[in-house]
Amino acid sequence: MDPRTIVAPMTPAGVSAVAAIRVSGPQVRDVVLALFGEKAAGRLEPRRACLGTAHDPKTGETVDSLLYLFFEGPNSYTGEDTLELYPHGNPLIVRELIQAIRKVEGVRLAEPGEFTRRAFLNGKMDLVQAESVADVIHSANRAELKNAHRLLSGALSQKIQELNEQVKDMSARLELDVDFAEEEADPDYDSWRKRIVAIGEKISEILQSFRGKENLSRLPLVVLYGAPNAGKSSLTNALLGEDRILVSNIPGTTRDFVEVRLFLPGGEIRLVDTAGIADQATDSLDALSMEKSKAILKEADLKIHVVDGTVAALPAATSADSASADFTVVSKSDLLESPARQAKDILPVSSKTGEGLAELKRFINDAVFTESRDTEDLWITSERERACLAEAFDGVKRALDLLQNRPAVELLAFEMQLVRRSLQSIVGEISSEDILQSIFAGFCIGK
Ligand SMILES: Nc1nc2c(ncn2[C@@H]2O[C@H](COP(=O)(O)OP(=O)(O)OP(=O)(O)O)[C@@H](O)[C@H]2O)c(=O)[nH]1
Ligand SMILES: [Mg+2]
Repeated sequence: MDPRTIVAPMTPAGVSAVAAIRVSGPQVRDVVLALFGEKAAGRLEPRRACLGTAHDPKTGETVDSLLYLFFEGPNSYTGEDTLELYPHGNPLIVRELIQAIRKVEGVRLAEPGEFTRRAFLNGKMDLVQAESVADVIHSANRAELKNAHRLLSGALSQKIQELNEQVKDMSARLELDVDFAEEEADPDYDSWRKRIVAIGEKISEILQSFRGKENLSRLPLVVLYGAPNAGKSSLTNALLGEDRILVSNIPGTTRDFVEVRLFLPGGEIRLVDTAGIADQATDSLDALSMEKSKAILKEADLKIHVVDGTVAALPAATSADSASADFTVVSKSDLLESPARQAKDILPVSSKTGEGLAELKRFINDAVFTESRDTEDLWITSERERACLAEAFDGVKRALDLLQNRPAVELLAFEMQLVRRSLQSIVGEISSEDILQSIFAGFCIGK
């Protein structure tokens, strides 16, 4: 491991109330000395917030007055001495502060994921946990976040370690059998088979829980569609609680689809308001608008048909082309006579009075965040972990094939060794520079 001290911003570039910078490595005390002077360095205590004025070590110029926090290794995120600094969130200050820190001999900019990589190398977490740090940051809904937290807390690592122990125990016994082969009666093939099958089942269970990362940061797409003037834009504004989109009584007000973000209890969604879809386009621009509405509808995870409740004959869904609604709402319920609107499976909503909005949000939430209900599930998201598990599973299959022909115990022992190696690489007991490189290169700077 490169022994140099590393520095990086932890917060994204841009203006904010406060920014955060992290420094980790053997030179952390020197950084405090260079920025805040001898007195401050002498008083430095772990886990005690200090207020100080940072100066550029070369020019002596003031950079900012800020709060900083020292963690003494090994009791820190990386396991090394670590310093966190919280300057004002001005990009200019952040830049100058990082430059000032880099002027200390032996300090360089951190690579993406390098703090977490050091945490792994220093035994603060295993590789499954290190990989889950990225999941915690990128999860787009509660269910994923919960899973990421469980991975980070070691729930999967523990399962893998248990399996590892079983395989290790088995290998040890097999080797014992090899040593005493001459004295023993026939190996007990049947009991070996049972144990290997049980291990294979557990591996396969974890393997099948794989869900991948490509959906991790994808927000569900919910599209509102319907005839012109049905009240789609008004409904979007009402759901959002803001007058974001232009509304008027002229049909065809919305020309292009408009996307807003909505936070629901299960997570964030993309809510799209579309241009009204009529049976006939009034002009070529109108035709283009309708095409765009239909195109976005094709991508929708949930399509909500907005039907104008004040139009005497409710337009059939065909007017919105073949888009079949997942749900239908009747708009402008405040203008309707109550008995007239009691159609089944159709929710009356009013953007004016707010009627039906809470129900609609609940419905959308439950439809797009179905997973948030199965709470005890744990799934893997890493392609690398899946490949290791598949390797382990193949080894189990080979061992079971071998067993059919009453093999030499050595052969069985060899296969189980391979299974064990695959399991060990999941948690990083065995790892290579290449593997670490590919894992941490996908991380953010500062993590
Ligand atoms: N009373 C009442 N009027 C509504 C309600 N929702 C919409 N309206 C009115 O209906 C008209 C059309 O509303 P919009 O939200 O622009 O309809 P739209 O479906 O987006 O229309 P296009 O963009 O043209 O397709 C406006 O005059 C709104 O004020 C409602 O809940 N109650
Ligand atoms: Mg509109």
